[in-house]
Amino acid sequence: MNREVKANYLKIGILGGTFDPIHNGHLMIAEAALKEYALSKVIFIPTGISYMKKNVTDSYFRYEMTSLAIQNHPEFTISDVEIERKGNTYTCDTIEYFKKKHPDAELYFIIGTDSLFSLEKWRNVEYIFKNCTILCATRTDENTEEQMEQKEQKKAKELYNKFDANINFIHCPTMDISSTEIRSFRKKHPNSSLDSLDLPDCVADYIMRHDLYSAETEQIHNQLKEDIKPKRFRHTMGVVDTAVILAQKWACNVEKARLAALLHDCAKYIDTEQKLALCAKFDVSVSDLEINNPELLHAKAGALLAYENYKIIDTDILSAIYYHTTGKPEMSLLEQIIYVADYIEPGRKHSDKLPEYRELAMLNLNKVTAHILKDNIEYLQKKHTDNITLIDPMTLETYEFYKKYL
Ligand code: DGI
Ligand code: FE
Ligand code: FE
Repeated sequence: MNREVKANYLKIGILGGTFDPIHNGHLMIAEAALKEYALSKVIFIPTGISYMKKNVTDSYFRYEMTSLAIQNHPEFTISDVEIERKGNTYTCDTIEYFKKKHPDAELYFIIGTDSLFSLEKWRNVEYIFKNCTILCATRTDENTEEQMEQKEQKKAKELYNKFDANINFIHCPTMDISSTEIRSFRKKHPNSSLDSLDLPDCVADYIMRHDLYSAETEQIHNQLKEDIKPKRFRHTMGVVDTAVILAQKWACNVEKARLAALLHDCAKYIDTEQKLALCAKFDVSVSDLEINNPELLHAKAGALLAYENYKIIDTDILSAIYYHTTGKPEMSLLEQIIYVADYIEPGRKHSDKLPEYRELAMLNLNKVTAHILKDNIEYLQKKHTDNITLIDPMTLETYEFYKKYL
């Protein structure tokens, strides 16, 4: 197919939102806009820093949930343009971005009724009106449908007269759901299933896996964001995802798996002196090998930091953090899950064998553990040919124990 010719006919719907979380109402609006206006696609754009809304969940999670929600819709895509942009999010900048990216496309900016009445105050609204058609989803309820439509028509006409704005309506059934309600449901019923809410199953599962919208978890996330870099935060959340799924599969305590995964690399960025000071404070022995390879120490130091700064007192969790780099012979289920999840989380790209190991982890945990240890040892043997950097005896002992499962 000639892509360039097709590009001339692109009708792109743009649906910006906090998506905190995304729910079926958002998806229905996008679907209705797509059909009613024969759009080529709808791009979902989670907001970055909004100057209007405070206390919004970290963009990482909102982006992940939105990606999951649209994964099976071929006409829906996602863009991180607002998340990646520095400073406050303004729609006019986003429209400008897509205008440049697709100069020949027609842009359709999708909004809800509430926005129709505030639109006039948005930054550089003339630019928005000039460069796109507005598609407004009418949030009607049965009794007042006509009244509401009239109010909106009046506003649309007013904006047309004032700005030459092209405003059309999306006619779709109303959905009695809001992100605010979902968040407050989570606060009120932290342990209840979200089945009764209008959320895609994959989003509901994601919220539960990461314990989103809970005050305790939000506090840990915030502290962790100060302790580790964004790239490590993403890796950590991949480990959480994987560890929780493995815990569910292998009947391990899910809450412990989530916390151990969340904190396993919390000491990754503290300097060697600090790691050694922590070990000294808690009488944890440090070998010469660890001193020469201080990278190894982030596991021990992580357990100590989890105790000291994150107030984790559960020894199962602390031990899983402590042994996450080397493993140990006869690991507990939790230790083993963290060890494996760290290696196979979806963000890892270091080995061709990862897809195979991800499947194997759901079938035979001992076998995948043995494979990971074997690969790690081979990797370390290749990497360290001098005699200062050696393989930790614990890594070798662990392999000796697990190799029978190969
Ligand atoms: O912290 P992550 O990168 O997520 O993963 P990790 O905790 O498994 O740490 C991996 C790093 O630790 C990597 O740089 C290799 C190193 N490592 C793992 N086992 C050994 C090791 N280094 C030495 N010297 N000896 C080991 O046995
Ligand atoms: Fe680590
Ligand atoms: Fe890690």
